[in-house]
Amino acid sequence: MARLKEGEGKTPPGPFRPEFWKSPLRGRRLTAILGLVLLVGMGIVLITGFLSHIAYNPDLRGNAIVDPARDLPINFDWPTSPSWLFALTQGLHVTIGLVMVPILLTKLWSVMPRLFAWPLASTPAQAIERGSVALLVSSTIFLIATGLFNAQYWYPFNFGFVAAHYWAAVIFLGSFLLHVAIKLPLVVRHYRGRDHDEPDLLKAARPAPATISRRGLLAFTGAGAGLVLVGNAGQAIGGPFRKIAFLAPRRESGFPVNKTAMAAGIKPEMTGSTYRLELGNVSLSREQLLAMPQHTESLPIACVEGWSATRSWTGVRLSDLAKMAGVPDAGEVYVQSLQESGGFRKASLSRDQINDSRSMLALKVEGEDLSMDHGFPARVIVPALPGVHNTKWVASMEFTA
Ligand SMILES: Nc1nc2c(c(=O)[nH]1)N[C@H]1C(S)=C(S)[C@@H](COP(=O)(O)O)O[C@H]1N2
Ligand SMILES: [Mo]
Repeated sequence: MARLKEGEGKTPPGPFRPEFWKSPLRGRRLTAILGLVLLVGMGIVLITGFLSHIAYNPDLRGNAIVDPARDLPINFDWPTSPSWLFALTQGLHVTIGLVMVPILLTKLWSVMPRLFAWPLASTPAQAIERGSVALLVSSTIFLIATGLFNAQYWYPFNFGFVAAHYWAAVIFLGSFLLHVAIKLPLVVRHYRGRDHDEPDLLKAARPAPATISRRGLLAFTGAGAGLVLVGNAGQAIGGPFRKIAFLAPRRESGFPVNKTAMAAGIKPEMTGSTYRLELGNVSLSREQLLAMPQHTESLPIACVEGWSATRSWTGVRLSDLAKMAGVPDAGEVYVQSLQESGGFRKASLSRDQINDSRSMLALKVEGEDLSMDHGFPARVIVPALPGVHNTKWVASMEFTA
């Protein structure tokens, strides 16, 4: 308090003055409650976000979206079981990320007077703390905005989504950890009731009468979060829940199409009788693929945007194709699509993904030939893999040891 008085003459007017902030709801009680919810929620979003990056097999040929040499040193072979693993982690990432929005806004509101506190910093420690809060707030806004734009297929910016979202997440990770390390002792003291004799810097100096109770505000925020949850969760859970997801993009379709054949520049003559799957020295027509042993599996497509859809797929095992290509012990396969527009599609799969008996080059879905939009004549389907690597309109597969 003494500090504020000293600088009072030089304090800019308006929000930089403590008297400007009048709500009696502000105080460490409110901020501590919101902080704990955010610690858990944003923790889940953070972890599932980095898991999503790992699930892409960024080390394999053609998969790197962020320069692997400068990538964070956390990587492991993404498992293929349970098959709904990526649907779960990515569903959590997108759904909880969106649910956090009303909570983040209320939290920001609750600490607003501190964001304007003057002077900006009187010690180096304070400067670091405020700098980290500035990075935390700006990276959070950037991550939510780019995540939302991506799920809406709206790219009003001219940088690549994945790299920008990734590096903003690294900034978020650092500032989040620092913020938690600095504030957790305060929160713990608060919940143990040991902060009675500490000044509450969040409390209004000259509060105005309340127009809503703290409980009322929390209920309002909770209702907002609940609405976002109900409005989105169904696209990840799937089945009948999809209909309830009134906020989800692509909710109309029971089986969303990420990119139509038309948009991908796939023409009927490319997929007709002249179609051949190139396997190095071997080339196979669709009839020859259909003459190989067929397997049927119920597997989800789980898109990075948060939706997933489980279908019964029928086709040829990737391990059978590896044998056919003369590489029975394949450690990697490089898949290319017929698609040339909208970025030529290519993705590599790992050894475990090739060898899982459920992984296939699908020719049919729900007992019928694939539709053009879902990847006719043949597409990749691998359990627990991010949807984007389930390449449609497969032209060639290069198996290597
Ligand atoms: N060739 C090609 N394959 C592709 C895509 C694409 O744009 N081109 N989109 C991918 C993405 S991001 C997803 S989520 C799934 C969606 O499959 P679906 O459109 O059959 O639902 O296909 C993947 N395979
Ligand atoms: Mo996707």
